[in-house]
Amino acid sequence: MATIPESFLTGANAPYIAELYSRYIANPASVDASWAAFFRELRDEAPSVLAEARGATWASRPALIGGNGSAPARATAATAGPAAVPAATAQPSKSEIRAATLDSVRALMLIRVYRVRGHLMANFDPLELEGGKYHPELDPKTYGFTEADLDRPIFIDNILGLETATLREILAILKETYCGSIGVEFMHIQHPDEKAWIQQRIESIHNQTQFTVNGKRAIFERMVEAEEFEQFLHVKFTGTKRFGLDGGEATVAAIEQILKRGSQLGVREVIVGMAHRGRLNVLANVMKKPYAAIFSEFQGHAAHPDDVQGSGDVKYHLGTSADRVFDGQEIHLSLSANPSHLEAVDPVVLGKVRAKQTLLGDSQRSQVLGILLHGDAAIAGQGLAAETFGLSELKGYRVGGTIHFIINNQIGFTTSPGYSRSSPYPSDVAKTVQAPIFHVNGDDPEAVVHVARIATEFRQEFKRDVVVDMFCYRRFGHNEADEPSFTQPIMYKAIAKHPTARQIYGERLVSEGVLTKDEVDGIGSSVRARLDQAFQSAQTYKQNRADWLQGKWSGLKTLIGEEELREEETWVSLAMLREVGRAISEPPANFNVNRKIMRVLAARRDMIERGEGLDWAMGEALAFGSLLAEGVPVRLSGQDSGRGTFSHRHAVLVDQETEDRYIPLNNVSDSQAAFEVIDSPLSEAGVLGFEYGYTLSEPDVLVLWEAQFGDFANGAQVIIDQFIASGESKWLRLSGLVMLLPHGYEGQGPEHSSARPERYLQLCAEDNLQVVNCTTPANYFHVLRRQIRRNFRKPLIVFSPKSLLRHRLAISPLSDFGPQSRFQRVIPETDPLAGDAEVRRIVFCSGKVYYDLVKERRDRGINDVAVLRVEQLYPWPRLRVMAEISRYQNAEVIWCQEEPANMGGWMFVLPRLTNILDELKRDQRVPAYAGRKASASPATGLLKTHEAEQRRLVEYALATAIDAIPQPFRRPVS
Ligand SMILES: Cc1ncc(C[n+]2csc(CCOP(=O)(O)OP(=O)(O)O)c2C)c(N)n1
Repeated sequence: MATIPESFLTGANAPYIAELYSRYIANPASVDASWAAFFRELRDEAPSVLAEARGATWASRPALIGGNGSAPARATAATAGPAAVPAATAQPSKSEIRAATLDSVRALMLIRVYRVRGHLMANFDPLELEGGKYHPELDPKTYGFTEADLDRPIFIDNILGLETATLREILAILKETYCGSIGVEFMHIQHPDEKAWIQQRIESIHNQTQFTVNGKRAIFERMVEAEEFEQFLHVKFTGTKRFGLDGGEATVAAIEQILKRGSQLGVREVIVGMAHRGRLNVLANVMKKPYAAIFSEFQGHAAHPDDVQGSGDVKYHLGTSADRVFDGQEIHLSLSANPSHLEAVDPVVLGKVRAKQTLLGDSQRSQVLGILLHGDAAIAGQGLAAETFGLSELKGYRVGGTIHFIINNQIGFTTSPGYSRSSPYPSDVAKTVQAPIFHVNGDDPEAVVHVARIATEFRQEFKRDVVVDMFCYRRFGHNEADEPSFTQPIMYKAIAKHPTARQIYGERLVSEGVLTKDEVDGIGSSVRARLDQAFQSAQTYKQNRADWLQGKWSGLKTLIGEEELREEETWVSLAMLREVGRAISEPPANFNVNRKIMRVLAARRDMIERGEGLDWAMGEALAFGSLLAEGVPVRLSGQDSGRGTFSHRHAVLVDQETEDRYIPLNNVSDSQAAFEVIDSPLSEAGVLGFEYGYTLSEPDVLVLWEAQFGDFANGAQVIIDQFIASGESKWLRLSGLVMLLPHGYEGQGPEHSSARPERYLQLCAEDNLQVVNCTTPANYFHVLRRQIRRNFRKPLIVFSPKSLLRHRLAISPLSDFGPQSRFQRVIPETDPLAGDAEVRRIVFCSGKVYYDLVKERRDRGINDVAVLRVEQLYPWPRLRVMAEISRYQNAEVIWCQEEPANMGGWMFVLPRLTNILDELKRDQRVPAYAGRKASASPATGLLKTHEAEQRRLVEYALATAIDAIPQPFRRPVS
């Protein structure tokens, strides 16, 4: 349509277009393809005029040519068509046919433009800040209609449900449907069935639900509960932050409708993610958290029962869960805990939903539903919202559609929309996935509930994302102590005069005769009485048992005592190792494996058969395969994880002729659990958040997220800081997520060397994380298995290798995976050295630099320097490190690392090694450092410089006298 000028219907071309359209109606193939497409689009896949035209000649249709003095009665479906044509009808002239045809084309165009742009004139802003809306494309004059045309019947072929209608009637229906309290955006949807569904659903009822008296009363009660709750807090806790819903109360009615309609359509479990705005209200009025519990928290009491530890969080971040019953159907609800970081909870909720769907066997994704509530500024500004939409249609992340609800209060803190987004609506990001969008006026709760219902039906029907953008306002400042008139004086003058949505609706119900004034007031007083009563009992309110380690989590513990004293059995029988090994190295006979990969598989078979030389990929495959065989599902997602960034994993084989995929790890045994390996979209925060969310619902699946290179994980820093590192402490939520972060200094430049170990180490406290940097495939195997075999869940950060994937020495014998083997937190010296008393230096290191050190040591025949590997940095293996230092009584202690001194493990181990030296009363007071000097960038871009630095640090570690090694942050050595 874009190629056809707007004025074409009124200009000199009009008769020509009419002629074309007549021809098109008679035979679509008789006009140029572009015109045919244009007419087809105009008609929007409605039942074709053609079908009818076939039964009657064009000129014999009175409806088409009425209006010039002898308007026929409006045809109905029953009377329309050739059978209804009076035999005596006079043949119209050619010009009459043209005029009538032209009217039809104009009307169809007008109708179509209302579907596309009707929202531009809709009345969904309660404050009406924009003033009188006018859009030329929605003006009939643009299409050549005049006042005189208003009452002339026009043939519109059952579009809008009418065979013919006057322009006046057409406009009335269009305005009601597309320009009332609701503006709909759906014409961007390319799937014809989805578009047709929305169109049919809204046009058939002029986009209005006729609620019953009970329905209206229920909506009103929700409005009263929402408003009274905020007002009560406002009065009782004046000035305390609550980020009230005031102005957006209809949110509660909308969520209730989603739950109710959802329950009728098969939803059994709902996971909600939302930010601060209105959260307390949702907690109280949707999650049914007792008012007394909330008041008790306002009075400063802890939200958790006394027997649960944790640092806690502010009340508007806490999550909760509840069971509710709608029409006899129970729904389990949970509200995810979230940090202040807006939109960060979005992918987490999706991951939780996906895990629940998998757990329940909800293959249609109709039983578990995610609802995300957004602020208008946040959804438009935060990339995570876009990343979350981006996940919605991907095989590995699909959740059958999320219902998005924007509490669009037309302001973000103090920032007006004109400053906070470039797009017309905050919801525009949803168009990237062609979600239908309903803009709705928050002052019209019936309209809000109506669109919430349609959104729920759409989600259940098509299993795709859908958006409700509820325009409202924020009655007070960003929080209740803020003065909004400093920055938005006009808006806040309007708000001050504006009656509340509950008032408006109450008056409407009284004027409709649905409720009496007394009934309206009575509903208010009974809600207030409940609030008062709860307030009285808040003083003595005792928190219930926390919903903590129940269900799937029962049996798991929070870590009690020293992690280092635990010795989980992670070994596997040799028979099982061989079985897994064989299964993963034998593709089906008729599968065309790439020749080079054939060699990889043959090498894997060889490793298993010889029982020697198992490499990294093999260690990982054995960990996954053995867990799968034991019934533990494994889910690995990350960029190019199927093949592996470094072409080492080959977890997915691709048939070279058909591109069919074969996943060896899904063919380990008949009774095995499922292995999912997913090439993720190019997102870090979104995908990591999703996988973290998955672990919150599922402690019994090994869930791994892999960064392409470890440094890219800093794109997901919010998820790491706000959820992974601190989620347990803040919200009592455990996660067994594994992060694989390729790391290692191999001369690839600043960007691919460092996974930033220092970041994770700095986050370590209170046993919140596990951080490892393994040097052997067997240790990697054990740490992965340990993750699921422990009786607690903590996120595991693995600095994974690059060059070690193929390093001659970074191999393990099969026996290191077999009986009695286990994870080693510290690997003691493995080479024969001089006696312990003669060892003059202990070099502690972690990760790949170990291999540089032993190679050099062997090349030089040094036998009095022990090189010890700290494989687990956190929890810090104090007892083992201490034992090693004690063993070498006469040795000095050096920490060697590849990373610059302000990075890597140095700053983390320095105080810990110092403590041990002190405890052991060694003369050496602090450990020495052998590594790169502090640096702004993680690594040099010049290979030669890299190599020189690497040689130097190895030299320092093995040979240079401690006094001659430059120590960071001390005076330079002269
Ligand atoms: C990532 C992030 N940046 C900044 C903030 C600080 N902040 C808290 S609320 C808010 C405004 C949010 O506006 P909007 O999304 O429209 O929600 P509203 O508060 O208006 O309901 C801001 C900027 C934050 N919480 N998170």
